[in-house]
This record gives sequence, structure tokens and C-alpha cells, in this order.
Amino acid sequence: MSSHLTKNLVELERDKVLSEVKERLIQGEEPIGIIEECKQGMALVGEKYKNQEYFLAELMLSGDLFKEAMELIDPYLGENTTESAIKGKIILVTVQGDIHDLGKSIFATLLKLEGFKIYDLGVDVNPDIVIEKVKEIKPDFLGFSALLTMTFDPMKSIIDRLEKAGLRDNLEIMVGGGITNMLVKDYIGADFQTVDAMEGVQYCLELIKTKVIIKARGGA
Ligand code: B12
Repeated sequence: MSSHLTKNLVELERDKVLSEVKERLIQGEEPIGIIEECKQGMALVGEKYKNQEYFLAELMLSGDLFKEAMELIDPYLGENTTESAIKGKIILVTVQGDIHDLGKSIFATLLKLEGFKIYDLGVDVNPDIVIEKVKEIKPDFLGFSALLTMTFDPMKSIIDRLEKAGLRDNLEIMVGGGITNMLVKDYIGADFQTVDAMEGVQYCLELIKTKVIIKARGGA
């Protein structure tokens, strides 16, 4: 196990996890390394769950602890990102029926670190709200986070509706989360898929760079 923080998260040592995160932030450490150690902890909790060493209760406790750690980190992210410095707007959502949100939070945090403005619609979200928010915010990206197989059809139907409403043209649609793969991406009609948040961030950075170049040349 790579660090104290990872080990304490896996062992659900709430006080030790939160005081170490606080201490390291106060000492001026970059949040990204701290997030990575917490992420490793969650992956190990997931393995313990798979091996039946941990059960639903431990999963929920680890999820809550992870979120508390992220809340401590949040104020240290992107404080100097002014409106004009925002790289792009991204809506993130987990659709109706699915309440998993740990991966989405990690992805949101990493995107904020890179200067993107995040509109996190939350979990278990009604499709109508996703459509309304796309209309209202006009984001550069829409990202679905999915951990349950039953979300595939609702995501597909949202993308179909966006297309019919003429809202799909300048919108890059991503999908991520442990149960997704390229087949899911193709099935729902998204543009990009990954189960690695850093890869997702790279994708957004590259795409936004291309958009800026096209705009500068007088394109759409
Ligand atoms: C933690 C967990 C829970 C927690 C969730 C806590 C929370 N606040 O999120 C709790 C205990 C609540 C839970 C409940 C349930 N769970 Co659950 N859960 C998990 C578990 C163990 C880990 C998921 C996780 O957080 N992984 C860690 C994160 C960091 O990984 P990640 O989500 O993949 O995210 C990474 C990337 O994918 C990426 N990413 C994520 N989103 C996005 C989005 C975009 C756009 C991009 C680019 C990238 C990106 O960034 C992250 C970092 O790299 C998985 C098993 C597994 N191995 O995945 C089962 C799992 C997802 N759960 C499962 C099930 C069945 C359930 C329940 C139905 C159990 C039950 N009997 O009640 C309920 C469902 C409740 C509901 N309606 O949603 C199944 C789903 C099976 C399926 N195929 O549908 C799984 C796969 C377990 C299993 N093997 O059976 N669960």
C-alpha cells in the first residue's frame, strides 16, 4: 500500500484521514497528489468488496469519508480561475436510478484543477433536467458518469433527445465510470469514453485547444 493516507482510508480511520489531509493542505502541498492517494484507497476498498472482505456498510462509510476529504480539498482548487480564464464549461451528471458519485467527484476535482467550470448536476437526475441544463448553460462538454448497467438506455435516450432538439452539434459527450467501455460509448452515441479520470481531463484539454484554434480562424 503506497501511503499512510491510502492505508487509513482503506481502514476507515476517519479522524486520521481528515487530519492528514488538512495538515498536508495547510503545509502547501498540491491537492493532486492527495487526491491520487485517496483514489487508490477507494480502489482498494472496491477490491475488498469484491473479495467479500468488506460489505455494503464499509463501502458507504468509505464513500462518505472520501467525500469529506474532497470537501476539505475543494477550497484549494482553482481559486484564481476568473471568468475570463475559464477554459471551458462542463456539465457532469449521473442519470436517474444511479447514485454512485465518487468517480464523478474525482473527475470534477481534476477538471477544476485545470481551470474548467464544472456544473455538477448530481446523481439520480431526471433526463428532463439534463436537457434543460444543456439548453441553459450551453456547455462545451456533457459528461455522464455511470456505474450501473441500467443507465445505458437512459443515457442513449438523452443523447437522442439532444440531437432532435438541435443541441448536439457543438457539444462533446463523454461517458465514464467502472462499467463503461467502447461498446457502451457507441451504443449510447457518445464521443469519448474512459475509466481513467486523468485521460478524460487530457481529452477535454485537447478538444478545447482545437476549439480555440478553430474560433481564432473564424470558424463555428
Ligand atoms: C462504492 C460502490 C457503491 C457505493 C457508492 C457510494 C457513492 N457515493 O458513490 C454504494 C454502497 C452506495 C453502492 C450502492 C450500490 N451498488 Co455499488 N459499487 C461500488 C463499487 C465498489 C465502487 C464504485 C466506485 O466508487 N469506484 C471508485 C471510482 C473512483 O471509480 P469509477 O467510478 O470507475 O470512476 C473513475 C473513472 O471511471 C472515471 N470516471 C468516473 N465517472 C466519469 C465520468 C466521465 C465523463 C469521465 C470522463 C470519467 C469518469 O474517474 C474515476 C477515477 O479515475 C462498485 C464496484 C467497482 N469495482 O466499480 C460497485 C458497483 C458499481 N455497485 C453495484 C451495485 C449492484 C450496487 C447496488 C445496486 C447494490 C445494492 N444491492 O443495493 C447499489 C446501487 C444503488 C444505486 N441505485 O445506485 C454493481 C453494479 C453492477 C452493474 N453492472 O450494474 C457494482 C459494479 C458492484 C458489482 N460488481 O456488482 N455502491
